[in-house]
Amino acid sequence: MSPTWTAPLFSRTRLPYEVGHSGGLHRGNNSALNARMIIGTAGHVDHGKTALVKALTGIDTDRLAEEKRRGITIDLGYAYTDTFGFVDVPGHERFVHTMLAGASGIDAALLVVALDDGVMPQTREHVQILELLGIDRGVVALTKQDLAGDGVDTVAAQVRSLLAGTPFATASLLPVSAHSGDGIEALEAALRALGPRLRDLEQHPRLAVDRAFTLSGAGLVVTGTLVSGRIRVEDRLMLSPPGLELRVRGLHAQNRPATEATAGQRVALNVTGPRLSKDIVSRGDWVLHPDAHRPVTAFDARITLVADAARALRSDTPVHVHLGAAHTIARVAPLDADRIEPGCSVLARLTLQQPIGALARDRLVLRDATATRTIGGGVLIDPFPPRRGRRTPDRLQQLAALDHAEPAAALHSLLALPPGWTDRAAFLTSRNLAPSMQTATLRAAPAVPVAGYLMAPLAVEDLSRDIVGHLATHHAAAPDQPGLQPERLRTAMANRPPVSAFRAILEMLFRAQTVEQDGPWLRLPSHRARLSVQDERLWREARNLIAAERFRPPRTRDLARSLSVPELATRAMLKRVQRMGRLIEVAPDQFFLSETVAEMLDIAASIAGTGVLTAAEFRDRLCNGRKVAIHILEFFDRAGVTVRIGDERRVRNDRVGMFGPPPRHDAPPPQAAYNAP
Ligand SMILES: Nc1nc2c(ncn2[C@@H]2O[C@H](COP(=O)(O)OP(=O)(O)OP(=O)(O)O)[C@@H](O)[C@H]2O)c(=O)[nH]1
Ligand SMILES: [Mg+2]
Repeated sequence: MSPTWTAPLFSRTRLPYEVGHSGGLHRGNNSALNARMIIGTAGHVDHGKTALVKALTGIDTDRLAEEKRRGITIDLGYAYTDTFGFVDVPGHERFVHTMLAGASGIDAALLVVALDDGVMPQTREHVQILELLGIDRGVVALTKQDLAGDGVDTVAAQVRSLLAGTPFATASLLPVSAHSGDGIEALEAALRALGPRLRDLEQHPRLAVDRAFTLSGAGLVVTGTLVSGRIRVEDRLMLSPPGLELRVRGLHAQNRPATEATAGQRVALNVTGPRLSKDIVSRGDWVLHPDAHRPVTAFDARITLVADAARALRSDTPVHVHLGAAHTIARVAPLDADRIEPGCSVLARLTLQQPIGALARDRLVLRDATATRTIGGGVLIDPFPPRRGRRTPDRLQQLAALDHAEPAAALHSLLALPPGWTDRAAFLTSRNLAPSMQTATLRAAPAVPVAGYLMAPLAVEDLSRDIVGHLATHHAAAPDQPGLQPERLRTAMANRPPVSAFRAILEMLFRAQTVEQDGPWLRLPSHRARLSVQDERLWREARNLIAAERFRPPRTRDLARSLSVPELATRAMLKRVQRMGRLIEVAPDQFFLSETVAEMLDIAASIAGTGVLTAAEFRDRLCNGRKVAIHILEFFDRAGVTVRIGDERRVRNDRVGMFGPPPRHDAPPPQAAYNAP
């Protein structure tokens, strides 16, 4: 903790933010530090929310001059006691977006209904929002009791009917007066009895930023609700979506200096980082673990339209989306229906006007295009959805499978569906799983990491079996051939795995000695392509001749002459050897050893790097003359491993292994001799 930051925070500086206007700690008792929960106010404008927070904490959270002048709350206000952190929200219909930012991280709601006014539009809307945000506990303060006369029962009945069918149906209704203090103690006891909601401490940290300011002597401070994980002083985190790295120099949890903040607390972080400044941070950003930084412009969610929505929501309707403290405009496209009827839930793709940080299970609220009504909300299911095929039956099944709160259950259901695997980083990031939880989740699902994927163990078995099956079939049909090229085999598979996963499974099969690699070929260990005794003798001699000049091997006619065998017979033998995979006829009657082809491709790739190569450069490395070099390059073009652009060529690095690994030669590369003066 930086002392330069702590000192002015609580002594000299009066901050225009939560950390400054508590006027010191109210009802100080340091032992109760961790017992605090965050209570958010809710309710119609002027119903007495701010007055009630003041009665409970002694703190006036309306601090802006404009708030004083107009007598209404405009921005979020914060007040702390040992037991509670209060987020006081505005009730005015024009500031519902601010209420949304404040309510998204709270543990419980303090719904305020003035007894002299009863249930009003924002009473209803705030209740809808709390419900959509998944806030499931709260207390109702029937306030301004001193003005109520005998209207208490009427308002209580209104409230009961409003809350029927919501998670607040059984909430306590407590008449109070902020002015006289009547009922305040009972209210505090009722709030205390609610208890904080369960937070995930084992996830990566994620703080929903609602403010940023600079403090002289300390620098940039960002505040918000820590929705998951822990943050410690000296942690290196990231501001997302901007993607800026930062270091935590100091922190306050629930308005007190601390070395660690945990999920569920309001947190102020003194941060520093290159390119980081107050102007870059906005309400709605996240401070999070770098692994959780993956802003999105589209996601799939389960969206529910509120029952009293004016009309059904059709595809591509623009709406305002609120998620965490963020807010943007989006288009909603229902996936498993053509539109969303009031009171109904569907799966939907939301396409956003600007990127936000969003992860699976995040709650969101939708308001209409003019931002005058809350129309619905829901739960985010997949923050990294595929661009294509969003409405296919397979995709809808996957979404249904992913719609589980428990990551292991979601993964289990997903992997039970075809194809039996999913992108590893996308899944783990979407669930914000820290390494310890990743292991536990994979074990529970169960799932195995295979290259960049997570696979059901059964899928790995099926794929392995399929590989072996294809090889066995091929060996039976072509006993003189060495085996199958990996890419041929992969593309022939019924449930075709991605290249990297396929390679990883092959590696497992190699290690288990179930499959062997012979140059570019895969084969079962039991399989050996065989030459006749005569061919074998002839080939041994021919091989020596070819190997002696591996980059410029003798042509068939010259080989025949050296071997004293008719040219026709020599060519036939070479073709048989080629079928076994030991030779490649790069140009008519020009046979290279397979491993030499791999070596030459490796050389071409090393010349080109990420750029291009010319025939002259290639020739100079191989010292084999322009014509042969061009034959080889044209062969590579035909094989699709190089791409010709005018007189230059690019090497497709994803295909460099198609002729097998290059051999290791003890002999020095020819280049050294050639370039010698
Ligand atoms: N008589 C009486 N007046 C109250 C009571 N509580 C609040 N008021 C008055 O009601 C008015 C509005 O109170 P606020 O606390 O600002 O209301 P609010 O709900 O915070 O309003 P917004 O934040 O703008 O939505 C103020 O003039 C308060 O003094 C109460 O218990 N009794
Ligand atoms: Mg207020």
